[in-house]
Amino acid sequence: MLTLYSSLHKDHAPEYEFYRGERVPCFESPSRAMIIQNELKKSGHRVISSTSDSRHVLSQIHTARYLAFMESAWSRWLANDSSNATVQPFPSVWPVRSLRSDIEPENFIAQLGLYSMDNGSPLVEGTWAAAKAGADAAASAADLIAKGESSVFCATRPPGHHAGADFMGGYCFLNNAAVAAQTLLNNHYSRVAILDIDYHHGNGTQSIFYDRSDVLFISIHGDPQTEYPFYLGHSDEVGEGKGEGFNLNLPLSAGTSTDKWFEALEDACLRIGRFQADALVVSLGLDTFISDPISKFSLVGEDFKRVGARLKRIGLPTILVLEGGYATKELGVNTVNVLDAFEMD
Ligand code: OKP
Ligand code: ZN
Repeated sequence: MLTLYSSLHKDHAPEYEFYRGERVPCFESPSRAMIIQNELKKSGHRVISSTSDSRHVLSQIHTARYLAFMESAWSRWLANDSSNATVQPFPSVWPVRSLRSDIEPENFIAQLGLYSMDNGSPLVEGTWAAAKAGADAAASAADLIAKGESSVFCATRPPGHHAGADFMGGYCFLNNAAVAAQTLLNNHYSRVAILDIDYHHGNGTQSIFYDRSDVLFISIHGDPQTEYPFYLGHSDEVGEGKGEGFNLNLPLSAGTSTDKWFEALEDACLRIGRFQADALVVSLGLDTFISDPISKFSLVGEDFKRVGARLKRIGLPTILVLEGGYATKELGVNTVNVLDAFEMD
């Protein structure tokens, strides 16, 4: 499958994140994309660089003040104190209910809290360039589809589906799946389905399209009662206003069997058929894998071939965007299993 890749992702390499109150090495690491890259080349996939700039479409997906913050965050952090060069900033305060989010405070850490849903999205000097390269790939994928390509994979990181219009979260900064879908719409596709099969609910993507009927968002994920992102992803979230009926959440309890997972995938595919989508964006998380260190579904290597084959059978021009998947050693094979099965006749 035609794959988009940029080596800029390597400079998004934070040293640590917080896990159970401890500092641990980041689960979301550069080796993820490198391993996928190796495996893609081994099995003969064509890897190219982005052809489009996402600047315009980013302004349709994210707010101006969030983009301005993201782009200048590192230089502002350094301007505070030059010894910050080796320090990862984390938010420590958030404008929850009854606090104001309309005024952007001058304090950098307060701004970081305003634009974050958690303290789990470490930001370093190379974060903006890596995230922007991911968005460029998503926009390029859509432009290539509009020019007649049938399927394109974005082998990019950091992931995007937790990032909302004006916030980062869950290792995500810019919402690549939303960028891909919006770029398809900009290219005169009229109905785009986004299918999110990452273990974690794609809260950012859902929120961006919640009141719209031109994008159908479907997510299969660990039940937010016990799984990240906790505060969104329930089955009663069906969309609002014009978007009512165009959001479908299929939460499954942690530990749900692979048979049940594929039943949910079937429901999702049937809904996409009824929507009469003219293109599909897949938020391809591989953290449904049995040995993923932060997730609790049980798919094995062969199951990812079945995923690819089922996605192919939907029969739409398709963009696949990499989201999660933290069993790094197996991530390359699992990803390529999806892509190879997708391309098989
Ligand atoms: C991102 B994606 C470590 C616990 C997990 C959030 C998980 C983000 C998953 N602090 N933090 O959907 O794969
Ligand atoms: Zn995930």
